[in-house]
Amino acid sequence: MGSMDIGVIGLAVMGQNLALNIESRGYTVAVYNRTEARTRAFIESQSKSKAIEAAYDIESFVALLSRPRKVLLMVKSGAATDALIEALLPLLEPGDILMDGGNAHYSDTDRRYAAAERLGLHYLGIGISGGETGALLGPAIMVGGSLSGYEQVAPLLESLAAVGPHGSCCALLGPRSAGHYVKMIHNGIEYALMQALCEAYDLMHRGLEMSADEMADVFGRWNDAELESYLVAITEKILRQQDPEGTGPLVEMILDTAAQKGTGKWSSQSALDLGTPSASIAAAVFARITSSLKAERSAAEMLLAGPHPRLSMRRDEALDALFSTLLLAFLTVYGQGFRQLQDASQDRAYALDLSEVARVWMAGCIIRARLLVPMGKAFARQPDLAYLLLAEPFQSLWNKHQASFRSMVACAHEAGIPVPAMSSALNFVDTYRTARLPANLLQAQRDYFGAHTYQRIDRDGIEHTNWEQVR
Ligand code: NBP
Repeated sequence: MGSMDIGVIGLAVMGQNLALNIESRGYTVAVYNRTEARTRAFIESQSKSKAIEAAYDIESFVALLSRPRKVLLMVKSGAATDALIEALLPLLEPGDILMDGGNAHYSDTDRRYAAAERLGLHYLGIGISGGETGALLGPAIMVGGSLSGYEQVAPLLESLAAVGPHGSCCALLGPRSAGHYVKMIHNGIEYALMQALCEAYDLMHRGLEMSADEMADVFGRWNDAELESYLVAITEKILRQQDPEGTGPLVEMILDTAAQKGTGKWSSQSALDLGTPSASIAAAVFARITSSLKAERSAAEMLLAGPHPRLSMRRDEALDALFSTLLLAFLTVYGQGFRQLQDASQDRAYALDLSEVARVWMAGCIIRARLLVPMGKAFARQPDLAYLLLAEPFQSLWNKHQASFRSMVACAHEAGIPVPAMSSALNFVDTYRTARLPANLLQAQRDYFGAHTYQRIDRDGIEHTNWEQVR
């Protein structure tokens, strides 16, 4: 019988760094990767004193593990994960614990969970965030599955996670695919925060003609205030980076097209299925899609007129308004993500505790931010909070900064600088805080052409009007 505490399959960037992280916490680790050369390169790059043992076929890998076996998959999500599970299942025994740490779609996790549990295995769907550095030094770990399965790996997982202001950023968040669903929403929020930061950069760069160093100074100042977060911090560092080829700031030499795939897209697809208004997350996905149309955009720039992209505000005034804008856009986006979790939790019976989700996101992950501390408190006070901005201190922040948010978005539109995430955040909150929307006309239009009926505001019941006969 084997003696290794855990086995990691998949030795690309995440698997390698997680294996090293786990070993650094005093555990012994078996590793295996489909392509042998990658395993050999990894083992040869490590000192021999490390408690890491490699296997070059899956049977030998399983034989290295102590019982109950604990296997962590860190491979490309989708077909690769299915192929590995198919190969592993005949080699595992009831009571063993199979964990998928990749970015699996929640419906795949539900299917795999059911198949594994039927065989008496414990299956945990684990969302891991933090990229390469997080994997090595301490990621945020969002787990879904059974309590009995989690309890057996909790000391190991909790030891390798980042430590936030309220403890280890690892928790069992709910049953089945709850962990992967939360990770998906984490990534949706990440998309929208990144897009809003890109818009702030564009407004400063083109709208105020600021240099990269000047913009870095601004992001640095914001990172010392309420906007303190990983994404604001790395934006400052990126803007300070010079091109080693001597052309100036490196960021200006990078092609302006972004891909979108996987979790960001899935968040928006799920929002549409649930009927939850995660508009700014979707706006960020569409912004990436539009950015990828580089040739079309270049041609359109010659054909479609617009104003000179210069903001009609003094620089100091504009930077104050931009801070307000980014702060409220961030809050709106987190609010949409938490609302989607609220709706998904009901729909999919996850029983999520959103203060616990906020706690897990406080360190290690890409969307970690100072604002998550009061967000966690707001959900602890009011677990069924419908929308984040309704709670304090966020309501007061909205009321204090909303006028500047409006001025900045209006100014951006006037200058022809696209701000899809910021603008959709403002539109969302303005829609949400409007008691009477023009959907009355919409209902009339539907009844006009499709006899879809409508309700009146002055009595109960369903109405239909023969609109062609009305004068
Ligand atoms: P990748 O997502 O690039 O996947 C590469 C790994 O998958 C390699 O080990 C590769 O083996 C293996 N693999 C593939 Br591809 N097809 C396979 C198959 N049919 N059978 C067995 N193994 C197969 O690696 P990653 O970036 O380290 O990410 C690992 C997981 O973690 C992914 O699900 C990813 O979405 C998730 N994740 C990544 C990050 C990040 O920052 N990169 C962050 C959070 C989560 P090979 O060497 O033989 O090709």
